[in-house]
Amino acid sequence: MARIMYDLCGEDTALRFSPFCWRAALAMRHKGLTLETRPWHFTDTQDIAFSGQGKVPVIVDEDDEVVTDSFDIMTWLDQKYPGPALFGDDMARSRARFIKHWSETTLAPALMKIAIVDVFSIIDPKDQSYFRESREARFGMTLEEFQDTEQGLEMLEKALPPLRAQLEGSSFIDGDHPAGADYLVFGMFMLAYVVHDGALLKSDDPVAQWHERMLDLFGGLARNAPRAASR
Ligand SMILES: N[C@@H](CCC(=O)N[C@@H](CS)C(=O)NCC(=O)O)C(=O)O
Repeated sequence: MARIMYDLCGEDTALRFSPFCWRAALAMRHKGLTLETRPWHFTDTQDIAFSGQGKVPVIVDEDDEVVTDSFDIMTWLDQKYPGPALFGDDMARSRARFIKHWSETTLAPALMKIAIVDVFSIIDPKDQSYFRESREARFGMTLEEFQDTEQGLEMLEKALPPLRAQLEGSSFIDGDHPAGADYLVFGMFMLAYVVHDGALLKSDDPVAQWHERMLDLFGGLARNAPRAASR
């Protein structure tokens, strides 16, 4: 059986904008593994009920093993598959967990501020009331009140100094070659890349140059992702 990943999609099922699914997809390629994706909508909860939880990515491996959560998937890949490490030893994995938390608590909120209405506008109409209600309950305001691109860009600018400093010293967060930490962070940027029409970074920024390198990996896997803005 093929290796499958349930992957969040828009009304146009070619639009894949989940940061967590991007992390897993890139990590799979890093290991040299092939992956078939199954487009998944927020309200397709029954389709992944077998995984015992309600979020994607969900991986069903060739031997039917089921794995969820992007960080756990990367850890599992290192344990199950040889080839280039994503995290390396336990100490390196523990440090990568810090980067996961940093990206989810600092980068993700900025990107949400920039692009939440863009997300709403590309998801399937059958998902829209669930998405609006769940996110508005979380934010305590409407999506339209929450989205503030200018403020999001300011939040992003405040978040970026440690990443920029790291990339001033090496081509990738993980050094000369990309690995787990790069995918953890870059996955976040893929949400904006797919749904948002507008530059986030100046071209002379080391972060922008790293972003370009990441887009080019694995034959331009991320660069070639269908984008809402280009439609
Ligand atoms: N900790 C999980 C988070 C996964 C997650 O939040 N996935 C989102 C898509 S980006 C999801 O499935 N959300 C379902 C929902 O909001 O109902 C991971 O790292 O994979």
